[in-house]
Amino acid sequence: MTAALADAAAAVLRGNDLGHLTVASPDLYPHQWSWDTAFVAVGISRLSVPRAVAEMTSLLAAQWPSGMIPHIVFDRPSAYFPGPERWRSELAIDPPALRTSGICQPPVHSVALACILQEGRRRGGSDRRTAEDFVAGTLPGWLAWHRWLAASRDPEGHGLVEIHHSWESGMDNSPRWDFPYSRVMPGEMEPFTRTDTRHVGEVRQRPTDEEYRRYIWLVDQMVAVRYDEEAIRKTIDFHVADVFFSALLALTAEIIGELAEEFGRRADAAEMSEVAARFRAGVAAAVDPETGLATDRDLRSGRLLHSAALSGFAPLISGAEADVLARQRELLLGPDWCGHRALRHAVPPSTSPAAAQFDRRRYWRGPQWPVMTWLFSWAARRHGDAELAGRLREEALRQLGDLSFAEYYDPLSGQALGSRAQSWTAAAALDWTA
Ligand code: 2M8
Repeated sequence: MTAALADAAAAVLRGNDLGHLTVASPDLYPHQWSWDTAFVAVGISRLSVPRAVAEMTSLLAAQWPSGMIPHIVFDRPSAYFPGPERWRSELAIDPPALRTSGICQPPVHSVALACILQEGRRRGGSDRRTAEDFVAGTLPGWLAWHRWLAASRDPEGHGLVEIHHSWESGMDNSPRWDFPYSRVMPGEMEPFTRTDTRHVGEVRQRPTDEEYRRYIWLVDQMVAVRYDEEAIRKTIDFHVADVFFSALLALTAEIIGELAEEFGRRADAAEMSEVAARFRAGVAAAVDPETGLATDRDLRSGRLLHSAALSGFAPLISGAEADVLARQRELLLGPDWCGHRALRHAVPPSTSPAAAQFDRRRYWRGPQWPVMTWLFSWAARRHGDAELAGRLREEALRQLGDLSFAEYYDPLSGQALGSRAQSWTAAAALDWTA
C-alpha cells in the first residue's frame, strides 16, 4: 500500500510539473503559490534533490525588491481569477521583475530548506553538494524575506504578524475572519467573473460570492495605493493580527537562524533567533487562558477574534512552554477536535466539528486538509513529540488511501473534496512514505 501511495503521489507531482515549477493543482490553481511551493519542495526532494532546488529557486526569482515573497507567481496565461490583470503588480512603487500577486502567504520556506538539506546529505554525493550550495547561495534571499516580515508586518514589535487579506493567511474563508469581513463593505468596483467554481464538484465547497466580492475589493484597494505597505496599513478595510502566520514565522525564523549559524553567518543567526523569540512570545501571549486556544485580533476594532479554528493550535507550530504544549496536545486529541466521535479519520479538521460555524464541506470551514496534518506532524516531531507526529501520520495515510490526493476531505464521511491531484497533498504523502 505504501509503495502504491508513493507511486501515485509521484505521478501527481510529475503531472503538475511545468519543468521549473509545479502548479498547485492542474485546473483550479494553474500557477505557483508561495506556501504550496515549500510543501511541494519537501515532497519532491524525496524524488530528486535538484528538482526540489529548482522549485524553490523559481519562487525566489519572483521575490519583490522589498524582500516579500509574493503569494502567486504568474508565469503563463490562464483563466485563473484574479490573474495578473487584476493584481497589476507592475504598478507597485517598487515592482517585482515577474508578474505576481501583490500579497504574501505564511513562511514555510525554511522548513523546505531544512528538508532539502537533510535529504541531500542522506543521499550524499552530488545531491549533498547541490543542497548545500543552494542553501548557502540563497540564504540572503530567504533572510530578506523573514526580515521584511518582521519589520513591515510587525512594525511595533508585538510579535504578531499583521495581514491585509485573508488570502495572506492561506485559510481564506475560515470562521477566523467572519468578523473582520463583516466590516468590509465593497463599494462600486470593476465587474469580475469567478473561475474557481468551475473546477469543483459543488459550488458550496468554495467561498461564497459575497466573500469573493470582498476579496477582490481588498485587491483593488491595494492596487489603488500601488502596494505601498504604509498606505495599505492606513487604508485597507481588512487589518488583522494572524496568530497562525506568526507561529510559522517563529518556527521558520528559528530554522533560518540555525542554517545561518551553520553556514557561518553569525550576525544573521543572532538576528533570526531574536525574531523567532519575539514571535513565539507573541503567540504565547495570544493564548486564551479559558479555551486554551490562540486567538487572532482585529486591528481595526481592537477586538479579539474567538473562533474554533485550527489556527488556535498555533503554539504547537511555534513551540511553547511545556505546560502550554501539553494542554494544546490534549485539546487537539480531545473530543472537540481529532477525537470527535463523528470523525472518519482522527486528523485535525480546519474548524472544530463541535462549533456552530463548522461546515463539513466548505473549504476552510470544516474539512480536513492533509497538508495541515503534515505541518502539525512535522512540527510535533521537531518539538520532541514523536508520538503525536507518528499518530497523525498514520491516520493521514489511511485518509490518503483513496489516491485522489484531494485538496481537502469531508471529516465525517471521508469524501474527497475541492481539487483532485493537489500538489501539496501528494507532497505530504511522498514525504510520509519515504
Ligand atoms: C487557496 O487559495 C487561493 C487564493 O490564494 C484560491 O482559493 O484561489 C488556499 O487554500 C491557499 O492556502 C492555497 O495556497 C491556494 C493554492 O493551493 O489555494
